[in-house]
This record gives sequence, C-alpha cells and structure tokens, in this order.
Amino acid sequence: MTAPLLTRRAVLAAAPAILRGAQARRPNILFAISDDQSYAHTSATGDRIVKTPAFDRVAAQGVLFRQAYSLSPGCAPSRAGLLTGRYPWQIEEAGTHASLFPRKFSVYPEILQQNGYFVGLTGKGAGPCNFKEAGWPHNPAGPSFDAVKLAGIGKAMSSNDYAGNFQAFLQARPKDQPFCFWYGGTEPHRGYVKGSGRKSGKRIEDVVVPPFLPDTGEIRSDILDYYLEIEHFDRHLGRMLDELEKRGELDNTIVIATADNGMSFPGAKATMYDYGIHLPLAAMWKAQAKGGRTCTDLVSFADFAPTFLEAAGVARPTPMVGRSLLNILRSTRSGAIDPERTRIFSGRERHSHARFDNLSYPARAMREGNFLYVWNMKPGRWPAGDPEQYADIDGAPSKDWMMAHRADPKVQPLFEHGFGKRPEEQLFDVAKDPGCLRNLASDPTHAATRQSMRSTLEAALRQHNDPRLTGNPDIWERYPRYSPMRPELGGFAEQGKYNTKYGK
Ligand SMILES: [Ca+2]
Repeated sequence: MTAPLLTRRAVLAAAPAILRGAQARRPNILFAISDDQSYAHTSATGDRIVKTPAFDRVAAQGVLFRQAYSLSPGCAPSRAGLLTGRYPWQIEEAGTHASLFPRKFSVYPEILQQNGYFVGLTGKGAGPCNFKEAGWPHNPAGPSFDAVKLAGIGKAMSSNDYAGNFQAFLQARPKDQPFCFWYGGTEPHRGYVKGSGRKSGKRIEDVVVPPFLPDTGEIRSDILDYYLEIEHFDRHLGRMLDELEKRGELDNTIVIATADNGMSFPGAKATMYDYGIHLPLAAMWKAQAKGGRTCTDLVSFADFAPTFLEAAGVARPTPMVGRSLLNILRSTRSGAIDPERTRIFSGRERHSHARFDNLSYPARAMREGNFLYVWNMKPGRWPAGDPEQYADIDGAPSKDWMMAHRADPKVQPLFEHGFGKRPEEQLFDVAKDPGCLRNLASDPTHAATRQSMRSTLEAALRQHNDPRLTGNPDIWERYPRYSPMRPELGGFAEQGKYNTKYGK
C-alpha cells in the first residue's frame, strides 16, 4: 500500500525551520534600545514636552505596552538578560556591571545568525562588559556596522550616525536574507551639555518634575537636557523606519522600541523604584499585528528573545525563561490580553564601584497587581554608594543640587529617598505612587500583600537558582570588574583589569 501524498502543510511542518521560515517570509527584526530612559518620557506615554514621533509611530502602528519592566535598573545586566532571555541572577558575571560575558550563554542574535539571519548592530550593544576576554568574536548583540569604516575612510574613525550605519548594514546584506539589527543609541545616557535643552527652545516652565525630585529651575533644566538626548535617539529611529518603508520592508519587520533602564537621576537609574525599571516599550509588525492598541499586561524584558526566536521559527534554548510576546502582537484586543502575565521580576547587584571593597548592593523586586515589592538584601549597605560619593548615581547637576540642598526641609525627604539607606522590605502602590515615595511594607492594611509577595518572590528566586538564595551569595562580590575603580574605596588597577582583594 502506498503512503498518502503529504499535504503542502504537512511537508512544511516536517521541514527544517529555515525552509518553513522561507515559505512564510521570516520577519526582519529591528531592536531599538535607548540608554537610560524612563517609561513616562515619550510623547505616546503622555509627556508633553519631549517629542518622540518615531516611538509614537511604532506605538500607533503596533502595540504600546504600559507595564513593561527591565530585568535590572543598570545597563549591563539589563542588556545581558534580554539577550539571553534569562534573569541576571542566572547568567553569572554577565548579570553584574562591567564584568565578563561568559561565552557559554546563548544569545538571540547568534542563534538567529546560525539560522540564516544577517545580524549587526550600531552603537552600544551588550555592556559595559568584557566580552573579548570571554572569547566572543564581537559584541554578543552582534557585529558592529559602521558606515565610515565600511567606506574605508579611516580605521580610527567611526560614525555615530546610527541611521547611516543601518543603511550600510542593509546594503551589505545578501539578497533575500532576513536581518536582525540592534540599534543601541548611547542617548540619553549622561553626560549632557548643560543648558542644551533650554537653548533648543524648550521652556523650563513646561517641565513636569517626577515626584521624587525637587522642583527647582536647575533640575527642570537638567530634565530638558535629558529630553534633547531622547529626541536625538528618536530621530535616528525615525530615519530607520523611513528607510525600511522606502525599501518596502517595513511591513515584515518586527520593530521594538524601548530602553535598557530608567532615567539617570537620583531615585531612578540603579534603583528598584518604578522609574528605574518601568520602561517605554512599543512593538510593531504590520504584517501580523493589528496596530493602534495598548497592552496593560506585565511584560518582562526576558520576553524579547523568545519573541524573536518564535517569529523566526527557531527553537529556543531550554534555559530561556521569558515568554514570547507574539500572542499579544497577534491579538486584536487592547488592555489586559494575556491572563497568565501576572507578575515580573527584576534585580540588581553591583553597578559602579560605589562601595568600599567593590561590594554590591543586592536587591530583588517583583511587580504584581498595582504593587511593587522590593527586597533589599543588605540593608546595612548604602544603596546609592558610600557617602559622600554616592557613586551609583551618575554625576549630574540634579545630583549636585540635591547634595548641596539636603538640609532644606523640603529637599531632605527626597534626598533620603534617592541617597539614603533603605529598609529590607519596601512595598509601593505604583498606580497611586509611581515615584515610590510611600513605603507600605509596615502598614498593617497591606500586611497580607507584603507577606504574599515576599514569599512568591523568594520561591521564584529559589526556582531560578539565584546564588543569593541557594548557598553561594558572596559569589557576586568576587566577579572581576573591568571598569575603573576608586582607590579611596579600596580599588586598584592591574594590567587594565580592576579589582579588590576579593577578585583574582
Ligand atoms: Ca543604561
């Protein structure tokens, strides 16, 4: 008896992923990640001064995510987490700032490259981290494309024209190959040109100061400078979208526009507060995702890698913990779309060299319902770094102003919020208190929420095999640091590698 003829669908289902993908025209991927931008600071999320037409376009033609959370409030762990689709406490040195990025971890750009994608980046990829010593041929986010270098104009020169570099990347791409591109602008990371926002014509009177910062002219002006940097990043994204449209490739490109961690101001970046980890996120895929929608589900940056792999028809490595966002993109609904997305986790270890002997400030957090629960695991340490440097807060006019005016009774509570020690447990109702100024952890009316969130968080971390809970908590203090250290905090440099007595 002869076997029945296979249907075309069955043949495709049995074919390797590449063949199936070719049939379905596998999507391109453009991942745009700004550096240090909080959720509130796009036009689409309600800011009235900053102008982000490109981000808004992605949101209007796709989905605006209202509750997207990074895996960490700092560059390196946030980026390494989203590249691997894993929590920072699952990726060893890559989960902390300016250490190694172990070669053994799978990252989505490399997996896509191995499955027929043309991969590249411009700007800041994974990092800051030492990927070379760990054996990577290039940044884990992809090989760098630089229009100036490609044109052979000069080896020592490089182009910060991100959109121009994207064009050069597209021109270098072999015909009919799908691409995966990482646009990692270094904006709005500090430093800013002081007063540049005002000079551009923006008015300090119009600024809405976040609730955890003092409302002064200096800080308003600093915020305007930050806005100008966001707009620079957004302009290049706009040019990239136009280029794809011109080439007829925008429809089948998944575009994600987001940031790596929150704004570089006291009480935001490098903290587990909402302005540190709650980030702008818009995603479009015109060919498959109905536009003009918003999503209020809690989504994690661990979800990006599984999304890209599923869209490309590539199997994901088993250790990835995130969940693909394709069910949300392909839905036609708005609001709460996926009932299983009930909580997210985030955390931090070391950021800059901010404490004596390069000690970390370990903290973990969970969002659930309207609440953000923060577990500060070493409450005796200084969260923003040892006084008087408070080096986990980047140098900034706002930082200088708050330090100089901390004795002012109106400034003092905000100074404590950004610079002072924190209790082991913090609980915030972020729907009512997005600035995270009212800790409800010892409020009896919220005792059940606090207890339930703490035990859920602890159980999850144990399941994730977080060394802080599973027998090797001090491993985080021993990872080498590859960025400059402060001698007055016990650091020293040796052959370009920086460490303390804990390292080797
Ligand atoms: Ca950053």
